[in-house]
Parts: sequence; structure tokens; C-alpha cells
Amino acid sequence: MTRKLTTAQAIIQFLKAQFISRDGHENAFFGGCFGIFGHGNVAGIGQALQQNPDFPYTLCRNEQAMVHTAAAFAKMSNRLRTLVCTTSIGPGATNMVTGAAAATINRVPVLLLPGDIFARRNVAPVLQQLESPSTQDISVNDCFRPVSRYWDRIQRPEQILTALPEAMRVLTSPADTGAVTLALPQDVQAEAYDYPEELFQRRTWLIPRARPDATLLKRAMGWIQGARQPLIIAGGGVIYSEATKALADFAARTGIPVAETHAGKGSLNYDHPQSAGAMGVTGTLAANRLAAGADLIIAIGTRLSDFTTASKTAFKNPNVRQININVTEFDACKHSALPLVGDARVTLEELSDSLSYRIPEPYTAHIAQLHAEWMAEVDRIYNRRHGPPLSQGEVIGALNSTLGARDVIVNAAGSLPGDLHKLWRTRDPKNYHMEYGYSCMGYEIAGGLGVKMADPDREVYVLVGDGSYLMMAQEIATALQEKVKLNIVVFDNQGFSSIGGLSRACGSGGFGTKYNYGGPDNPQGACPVDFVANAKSLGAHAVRAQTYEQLLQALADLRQQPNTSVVVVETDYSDRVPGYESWWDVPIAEVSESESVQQARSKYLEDRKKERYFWPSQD
Ligand SMILES: Cc1ncc(C[n+]2csc(CCOP(=O)(O)OP(=O)(O)O)c2C)c(N)n1
Ligand SMILES: [Mg+2]
Repeated sequence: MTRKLTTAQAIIQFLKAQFISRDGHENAFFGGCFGIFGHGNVAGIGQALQQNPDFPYTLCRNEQAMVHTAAAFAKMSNRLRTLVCTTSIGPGATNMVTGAAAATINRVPVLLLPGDIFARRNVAPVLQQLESPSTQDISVNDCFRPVSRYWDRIQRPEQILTALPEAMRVLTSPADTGAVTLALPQDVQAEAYDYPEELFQRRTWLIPRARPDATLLKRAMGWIQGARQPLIIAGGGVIYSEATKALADFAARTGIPVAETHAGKGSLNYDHPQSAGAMGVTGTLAANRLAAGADLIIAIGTRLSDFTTASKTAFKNPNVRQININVTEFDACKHSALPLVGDARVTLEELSDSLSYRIPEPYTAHIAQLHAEWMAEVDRIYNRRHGPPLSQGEVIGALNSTLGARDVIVNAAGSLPGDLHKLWRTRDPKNYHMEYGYSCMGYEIAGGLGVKMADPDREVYVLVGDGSYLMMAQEIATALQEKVKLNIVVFDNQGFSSIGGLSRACGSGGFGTKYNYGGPDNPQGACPVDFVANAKSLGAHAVRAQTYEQLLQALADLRQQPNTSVVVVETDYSDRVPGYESWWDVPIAEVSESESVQQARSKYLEDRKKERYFWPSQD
């Protein structure tokens, strides 16, 4: 039995039939397709989507943004669903490269279908084709290779018979997932083939919960039994695996404190007695003090990026060892850890079942004190009445006290990730949606759209800096078109507060980081943007808030609005939440005539000495 379809029609037919199942819950893997048509996909994938109205198609405004939307949709769905992205050839396709990198780095699935140049070749060079004098086997889509976990170019219709199952294997693999790119030459998209019916049969991909090796698990238990000051670092894997309850129980029973990465924030509610809060460069005093003294780190579902390890300076105890629980062997073996390659939830359950361990009493008291001190520090920052312009910390406080426990905040870049990581009080595992693997300016609004589409019952608050808003705000129009309500809070501090601060710390005085007339360092004054007018011009409801009272009023108003709405809050460029005993490796110029750069360089060389290359080995 065969069915004669074009390659594009067969792809859509196949995608509709893909389901996943975990813990007995089953759902369609793809929630539909986002896209922008051009000559490279309009007559192929475009035509196929038109004849499949049960596979919803959404026209968006920018191809990079739609990959962020798909990634946010997947992240919000704990990687159990995603969206497909279709583009034309050339610039439409390469606009997705940044989004692909963000998805792959954050380990979330997205399926990208960029159009590609003719496989037939005889009409080359076609509009937007990159020519090479050395080969005809290349196009701009080769740029997707390093940022994709699976990459393929479909040169003949029957190649999808083997390419599509591979794409699904990677997308649904907890260890291998990321961006999958199938480059589709525009002539092949429209070519027909007699496809076997089996290709279109419903297929359910079981998402496994892998168990760690028994010998290593036993050894890990021995290490925990012997630990006097253990610390858990919870990463995104805890949330994706839905291991938050298992972790809360494990922490309560053993007394082991838990520090969280950006992707892992929300693993514990902020008021859990074992919660030490954010870990690393943007971490809390509690977490960073505990990390410094810890004799055992239990990392769970984390990539251990430089922000988590404070550029390898966070763990100061010379005898510190590490157990690393991760579905990905590559991550589990980092820092010469004892690797427990397995799913976070079942591994925690197995540890809980056979372990009777409680941290020593003095450590319990130490944790309680650090926890209480951190609560007080957050209260202090929330309750400063600094402005106007308001401090970013008090705006975060106003948001935290007015939002509901299930509401979601979305953010990615600037000074907000650091402040939110430290200060946001999470009360639900999906409360805090931060893209900090790629920290890509422009993710915020596009991502918010994906979050809200994944879970329409929750209110979604997009928090976005003025710089990031200017980079990519156009998806407000897509949100309005789709009647997907977003609450957007623009933090207007007239420039790059984060990178300005970093530049000052590097001795460069904030060079090139403010929006001023005549250039960033021109004293003619600020070059303001009317963000309220800008948001209104796209069709959103928008208001400005300068005082704390106006902010509270605006937030109450935002919630009542039926459609996507924006509050522009003016914040103080120079007022910053401090760091808490942590460090980040940003190399400073080795030679310079500037005294401030020279000073920063000497301090840098001192600080770098604290970086650790080696940890005690696992045996
Ligand atoms: C696409 C992209 N380009 C550049 C950067 C580097 N970068 C990080 S934060 C930042 C400034 C962000 O400005 P804004 O959104 O106004 O936030 P603020 O720093 O003022 O809090 C820049 C340029 C980035 N993260 N992403
Ligand atoms: Mg700014």
C-alpha cells in the first residue's frame, strides 16, 4: 500500500502522526507549525499546510523569533511537545540560525524546515543562493550544522523515509534533544513519490526514565553517607523530568540544602527550609557560602556552566567531590564526577529508597541561618523605596507580591536574569522561565508567546529590558493576531545597564553602552524611545509607570486587560543589586594605557588563581 504525495505533504502527514508518552500520559508531539513563506517554501510546505488544516499554521513576524517561540513552547511543556518552523531559502532560513543555537544549547527540541536551493541545479544560481567556486554541494543552510543535534538535506523524496524517524529520535531523546534541521530544496518539496502507508501510521515515542548503573549508585550512596557538608545543585533536568517533588522530599528527609541554576530555579519553592536559592555568579549569599564549604556536590540535571560554577571558583573545599546525576553522559562526567547517568526523578527515588542519611546537626543550623539571612536580604531589596526612577529590585518585588503562584515570568538577557535569579521567589516549578543557556536578547516576547500557547491557563509576564525590546518586539503583533494575551513589562533604563556595569568593572567606564544622541559616549544626552507609543503602534494596550504606586496600579490594570498589554517602567540605570561572594571570568586587556584597565587586569590575575582545573577523582 502506497500513497502518492509530494515530499512536503508527506512530511506534514508524518508529523501529524507523531505522539509521545511518559508515565502513561500521551500527547501529540507537535502543536503545529510557525512560519514565514517565500519562494523557497510557499508552493511546497505552504501548499501542504494548506491541505492539512488540522495541523495549525501560524504566520509570525521574524524567523529567529519563531524558533524562540517553539523553544519556549517546548521548555514550558517539559520538552514533551514542540512546534515546527518553516522558512523560505536564504535570509529566511539563516534568520533561524540564532534560534537554533539557543534551542540546542538549552537542550530543548525544535524542528526546523528551512527551504533550500534546487536539488536539480540546472537553474542555479537562484534568487538568494550562495555560490561557491569550489563545490555545488553547499548552501547557506550548512550554517545550521554546528547548531543542530541532527542535520540533513533532503535531495530525493524517498530520503524522508529514513530522515524523519531519525529527526524524531533526536527530538524526543532526553539526552540528545535540541534543534533538528531538515533542509528542503524547493524543487524536492513539490516532487511526488509513492510513499508506503506505514510512514503515516500513528507512532508513539516512549520517553524513557533511564536508571543509573547499580555499582555506581551504591558508590554514590557511600559518598553521601560519609558527607558532612553536602550540597545539591538542581538544574533544568530536575524540572524537565518532573522530579521537583522527589527532590523536595529527598531534601527534607536528608536535610541536604539545594541551590538552583537558572534552568533549575523553581525546583524547590523559595520557602522550603532546604532552599539555598540561586547558585553561582548570579547566586545568593546562602548558596555561594554553602558551595564554598561543601565536601560533596550532588549535581542534578545541570550543564554546570560558568555561571553555575562561578568560572570554576565556587567550590573551595580542597576535598570536595561530586556526584553528577544526568540523562546525558557528557554532562554526568564533567569535573571528574561520579556519574549517575539516568533520569533525575527515578535516580532520586532510588537514592531515597535505600539511603538513611541525615546531615549533621551543626550544618542544619548553619543552613537555617543562611536561609533566614537571605530572606531578610530579599525583603530589604524588595522594600527599598529608591525612586523615581525605581530600582530594578523593587520592581521585581512589586511583581513578586502581585503575581499569582502559577503565573510565569519570562526573561533572557541583560541585568534582569541576574537580579531575578537572586531575588525571584518561586512558588511553582514553572514559575520562572529563563533562557540563560544562550541569554539571547529578543527571546523574551517571542518566548512569552510560546509559553502562553503551551499553557493558556496561566498568566504570562514577559520582563524585558529596553535594549532587548528594541532588538525584537515585533511578535507583539503575532500575539495580538493569535489573541494570545501577554503581559509585558519593559524595564526602561535607557541603555545596557548590565554590559555598562561590566564595562566599568573591566576599567572601561561603560564605553559604548548608553543610548545617547550622536553616539553612545556623546554628552549631548539620552536619546529616548517612547516605548508606550511603540507598543501602541503594534496594537497593544500600553501605559507608563514612574512611581511605585503607578507601577502597582499599572500591574493591576494589566491583569484586567483582555489583550496583550504593556507597562513601561522607568528604572535606574546605575542602581544595581550587588553580587554575593562570587566571580565570573571575563578577561581584561593585558596591555593598556588606561590606569583603570591596568588595575582591573591585576585584580583579574589574582582572581583567576582561584579557578580549579581538577577535582579529586571518583574512586
Ligand atoms: C542577541 C544578543 N546580543 C548581545 C548580547 C550581549 N548583551 C547582554 S545584555 C546586553 C544589554 C541588554 O540591554 P537591556 O535589555 O536594556 O537590559 P539591561 O542591561 O539594561 O538590564 C547585551 C548587549 C546578548 N546577550 N544577546
Ligand atoms: Mg536597559
